[in-house]
Amino acid sequence: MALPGEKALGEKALDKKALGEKTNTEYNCTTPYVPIAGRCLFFESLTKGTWGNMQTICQLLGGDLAKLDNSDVIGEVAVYITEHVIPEASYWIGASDEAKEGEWLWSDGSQVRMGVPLWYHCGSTIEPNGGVKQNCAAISSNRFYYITDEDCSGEYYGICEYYWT
Ligand SMILES: [Ca+2]
Repeated sequence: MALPGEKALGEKALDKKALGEKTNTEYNCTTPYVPIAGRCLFFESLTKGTWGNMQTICQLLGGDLAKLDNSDVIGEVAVYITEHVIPEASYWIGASDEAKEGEWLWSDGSQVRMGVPLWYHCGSTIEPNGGVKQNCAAISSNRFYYITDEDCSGEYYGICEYYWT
């Protein structure tokens, strides 16, 4: 099966700056992506894999793991998961501090905002808190879809985001 965006993958991978920057209210998303909060997102909720596995799937679909960089988009993602009977589980997203411990970057190389309102914080638990053992970001229903750091080799579903061109 020819995957949408596969042909232009090499080209698009060089132009990551467009990720998450679409501001038009009128936009279309190519299947399997769906419009959510001004983005085109795809929930890989049939197959689980490592952070790297899910990133590969997203890249084959012409995008990358999603840049969920504000509370509005995460809120709409949570609503979508609930309303569309997508598994309430953990989903890999496109943030990692694998390259340099403590320096969280999105798939497009931009810095991840730390602390509130994106990262999970409850009592003495302040994410990210996994140090060198946890270098990949996920959102999970049991953490109310706030971001947590996880072991990159863990197997979860993934949320992809299409690259605008
Ligand atoms: Ca880390």
